Amino acid sequence: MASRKVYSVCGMCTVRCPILADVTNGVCSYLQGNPHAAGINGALCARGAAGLALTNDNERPQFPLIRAGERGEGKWRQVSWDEALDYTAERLDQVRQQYGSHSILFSDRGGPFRDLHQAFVRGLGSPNYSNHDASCARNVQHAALSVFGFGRKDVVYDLKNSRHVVLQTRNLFEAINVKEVNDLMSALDNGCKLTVIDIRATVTSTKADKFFMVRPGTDYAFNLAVIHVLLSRDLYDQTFAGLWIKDLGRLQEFIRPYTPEWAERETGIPADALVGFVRELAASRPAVIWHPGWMTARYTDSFHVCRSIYIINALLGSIGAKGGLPFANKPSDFERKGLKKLADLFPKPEQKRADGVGWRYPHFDAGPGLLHLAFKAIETEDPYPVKAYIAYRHDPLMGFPDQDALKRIFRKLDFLVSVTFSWSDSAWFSDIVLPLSPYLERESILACKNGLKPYFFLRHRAQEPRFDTRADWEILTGLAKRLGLAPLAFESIEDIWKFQLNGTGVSMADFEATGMVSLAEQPLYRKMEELKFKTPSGKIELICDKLEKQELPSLKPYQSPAQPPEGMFRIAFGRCAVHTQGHTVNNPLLNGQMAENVLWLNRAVGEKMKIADGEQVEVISNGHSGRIKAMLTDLIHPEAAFMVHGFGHTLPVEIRAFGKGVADNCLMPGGLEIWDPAGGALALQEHFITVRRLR
Ligand SMILES: Nc1nc2c(c(=O)[nH]1)N[C@H]1C(S)=C(S)[C@@H](COP(=O)(O)OP(=O)(O)OC[C@H]3O[C@@H](n4cnc5c(=O)[nH]c(N)nc54)[C@H](O)[C@@H]3O)O[C@H]1N2
Ligand SMILES: Nc1nc2c(c(=O)[nH]1)N[C@H]1C(S)=C(S)[C@@H](COP(=O)(O)OP(=O)(O)OC[C@H]3O[C@@H](n4cnc5c(=O)[nH]c(N)nc54)[C@H](O)[C@@H]3O)O[C@H]1N2
Ligand code: SF4
Ligand SMILES: [Mo]
Repeated sequence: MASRKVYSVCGMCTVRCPILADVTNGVCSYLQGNPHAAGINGALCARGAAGLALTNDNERPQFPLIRAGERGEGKWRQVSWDEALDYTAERLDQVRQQYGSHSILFSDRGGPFRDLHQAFVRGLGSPNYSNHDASCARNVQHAALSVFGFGRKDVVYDLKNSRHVVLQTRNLFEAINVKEVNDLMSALDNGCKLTVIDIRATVTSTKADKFFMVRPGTDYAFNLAVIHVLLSRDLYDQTFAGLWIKDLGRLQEFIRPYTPEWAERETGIPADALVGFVRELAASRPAVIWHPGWMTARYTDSFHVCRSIYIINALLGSIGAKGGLPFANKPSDFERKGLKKLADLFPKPEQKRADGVGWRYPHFDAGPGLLHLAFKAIETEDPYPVKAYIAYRHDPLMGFPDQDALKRIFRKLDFLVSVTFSWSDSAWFSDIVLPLSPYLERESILACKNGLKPYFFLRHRAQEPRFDTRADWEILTGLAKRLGLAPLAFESIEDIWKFQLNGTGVSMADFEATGMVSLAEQPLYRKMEELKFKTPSGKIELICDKLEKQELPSLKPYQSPAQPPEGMFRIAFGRCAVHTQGHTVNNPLLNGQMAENVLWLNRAVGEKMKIADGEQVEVISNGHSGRIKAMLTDLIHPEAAFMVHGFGHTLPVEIRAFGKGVADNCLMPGGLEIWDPAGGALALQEHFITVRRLR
């Protein structure tokens, strides 16, 4: 038997852990985490381990398909790749000729391989590159920009060396990033304290020293009271604040009414418990991390929750500190050159973005913009018509709220393309499906991971595709050739890698030993004196000019969230350890682990409604309804009804997932219109749902 080992990158979620695949007779036979990758220690999560099941699954798009019936009807014509790429190029070109290049919109899942996508969109001449983030972490990103002047990924979470970690709206042990899980586990072994603030008990909360079950949507009140205690009892880091924080006086004045006693009435957390917690936290500073959150597209004040978290970290002196949030290093911090950017092959398009970011909304990060506002532009043709949309490894019909409204919007498009390795609602509704090879069957462009010790890494093809699917670079260079984007018309992945490495002093041979090339010998904690916040003053700014200019308050007064009417609940959602978003529920192995979602309800409330544990109930929201098993528990706040996102699939091509559980995104009528003008992200938990017995 011929066997070999291939370094690659997991693609079961967006974390993209480095992996090592065993390949026997040309077929992947075993997967593990890359043993050379710090913090991975050879581990994979359950989803990563199910990668072989994805490759071996026949219920995924196997060849290019052109729509033959109505949109969403499921009638397809199987075509060759030549025909598929010719057709796609032709239709994109038609839109380009008729409405201009800017009428083409593209969205992806962000991440380290996006340079290729950005190059393609720039090559087309469109400013409308976007990603999923308005439905995920945009509030954190914009919060970081508003206080530091740089983005959320310019600091890292030094979990391993932390003395106290606070997780608020963050379920770190189930919403997994393998390195983060390992790092926090080893910190806990070393005596690090863990505090969890959630609306329900999670696996993470079971490992916590303190667990606060807050009333849904009142985290801002909790945090304002924390700031109150830090400032009024002089528990904050005064030296750090004196050197690095601007406008502390304004904060002191603003925070006065927000006492722990006041917060108790909002959050349900006893004032003395909050004070005790803040004292303990302050005792461990600066080696503390209050995680700013990840999936924060939840409330209309989530942006201010994230801001308050960054402010708390600053008051604890943890910004830049070992065991806190030290600064991410780039190759240039070690006098090394970063990868050459493919996007720089083309000039930056001059047109304004369709989503208004950068001009109508100058306070938002123009990088990927805000996709829900681009959808709005499709609907209204303001500022101009957007007529073609490429959803690239992205399923907006499941990842954005109110599927009916979004389908109405997509009907206005002349051309909708989906590039995907699994079936999705968006692919099913497209004019053409371009099937990507799953990650084990494709290589990707080189990527750089910034951090304490930055490194380059790559995804190799571990086995040849089982079906007529293609790698990203094959699809995009194929289109580039047809659309006249000559600089991007590379002939091979080796040519792309060579281009990227040009000037870096690194060669492909350097990846052979471990699949990665480290750019530093040791992790580097940069000294505060060397740091520059990218704000106008060079300090952490509590008052953000960009917000104030838009008449948006930097320090926003608290507003109490509405209480759900009798018989109704605030919708709440999140992840589970064995699925990724909506795209693994049909994976044979993972479906075997968890085939459907259940509805978490508070036991006392459920019993009052005469609902039995395990009973099927109906959930209803404005014309949409679904059937789901109730799970009664004391460990969820009475106002919330929680379900894991990603279930309730209705596509006949996914036999295992079909009809199982409920899709939370369908229970959010008008959800595309509910977003925060300061943070930019959608507010997906600003919806109440009715729960009814069936019997
Ligand atoms: N109602 C509601 N909405 C939500 C959420 C929620 O909890 N509730 N969660 C939000 C969050 S946090 C996010 S990040 C978004 C996610 O929204 P999406 O980004 O749409 O979610 P995925 O399921 O990850 O979609 C990825 C799609 O890309 C395809 N794909 C192609 N290639 C690859 C690959 O190499 N790797 C992977 N992983 N996929 C590939 C998959 O088959 C899948 O169809 O949804 C958001 N929307
Ligand atoms: N296994 C797995 N891991 C993943 C993913 C996946 O799909 N599966 N997706 C990845 C992605 S794209 C993301 S964005 C991250 C998300 O990572 P997280 O944001 O940590 O995950 P979630 O489960 O969305 O939400 C975390 C918690 O917020 C709680 N919550 C809901 N409402 C409130 C509230 O009002 N207040 C408080 N304090 N808590 C509340 C939920 O109960 C949940 O436990 O996970 C990543 N990792
Ligand atoms: S967290 Fe799990 S699924 Fe995500 S990349 Fe890592 S191993 Fe793969
Ligand atoms: Mo996300």
